[in-house]
Amino acid sequence: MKILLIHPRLERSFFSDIKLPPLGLASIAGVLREAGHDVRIFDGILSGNQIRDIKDRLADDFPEIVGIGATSALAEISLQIAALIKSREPKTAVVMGGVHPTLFPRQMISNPQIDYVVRGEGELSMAELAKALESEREPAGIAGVVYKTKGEIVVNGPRKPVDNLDDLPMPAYDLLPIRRYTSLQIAERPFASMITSRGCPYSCVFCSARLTMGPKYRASLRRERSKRFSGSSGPSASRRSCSRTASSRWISPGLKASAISWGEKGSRSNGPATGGSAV
Ligand code: B12
Ligand code: SF4
Repeated sequence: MKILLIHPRLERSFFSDIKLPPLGLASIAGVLREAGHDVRIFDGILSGNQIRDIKDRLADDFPEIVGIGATSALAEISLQIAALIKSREPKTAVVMGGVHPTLFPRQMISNPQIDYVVRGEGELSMAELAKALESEREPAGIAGVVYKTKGEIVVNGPRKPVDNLDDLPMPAYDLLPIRRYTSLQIAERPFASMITSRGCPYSCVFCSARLTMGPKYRASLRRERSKRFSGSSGPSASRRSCSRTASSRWISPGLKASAISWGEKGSRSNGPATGGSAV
């Protein structure tokens, strides 16, 4: 199937100047492509006018499925983009995934422009959903998927996070204009990020990592992840020692000064630790 994955841009935000690849979408794209789908990614962060650019894309070729990734900060613009897709082609299936739909699946699926919500890690749920849509089946029983049928919201059970991250294919970096990504520290040079672990056993009060990726720490051991970047033309490396310096010089003293406390290991200050949401 023709699938377009969209990472919206957060307008008027300092963070829109940090141009990092959307790793969640790249990972989902890798799995969908392996399943034989024709996948494209649109990253709003690289666009000066994302609504116009999305319209232009849709004018050329209409995808059968559009997947939109949303943090809470992106929820509003994601809904606007979903409405735009539906106004142009009502038959296109619009799927929402990412942190915000994981935390608030019922709220998101209640919007008429959203057909499906995927909770938690999206790779396998999205692949199974695409397969179901291809054969015109309801996604009944597909873990992680929330959908509407006959006016009712159906919340399928949560998907277990991928146990061995190395079972997933490489994120589809090649579907992104990778040389256009930069970071603030090395603004003039190409920059790519990678994620080497998922899940966290802690429950810091401000963080949703445990709710979306589950409490079990899972590391990727695959060497190709780093090898893949090593041949490119002299990228700078943002080293772990920089994070340590930042942490000891600025972050820790700042937190102490503002008397912000971390949640305790294993505490439930952050709500249920299911790797999915409270629905
Ligand atoms: C890297 C990062 C950033 C980068 C983003 C770079 C980029 N291009 O993605 C930068 C530094 C710019 C950034 C900015 C911000 N961030 Co940030 N960030 C992260 C971080 C550390 C990793 C995200 C990541 O790449 N994960 C790896 C991939 C594989 O996971 P994923 O993105 O979650 O995707 C998976 C699922 O969510 C799902 N999925 C995702 N998209 C989709 C789409 C579909 C269709 C489907 C089906 C599934 C799906 O499937 C994916 C694969 O399993 C997370 C913390 C974390 N550990 O997740 C915080 C996090 C996402 N950020 C957070 C926040 C709050 C922000 C800011 C609002 C900060 C601020 N005060 O302004 C801004 C908002 C930026 C924005 N545009 O939304 C929060 C979001 C909480 C929330 N309720 O939304 C998080 C969870 C950290 C936290 N404190 O809890 N961030
Ligand atoms: S240690 Fe705290 S901030 Fe870091 S991922 Fe775990 S819960 Fe989030």
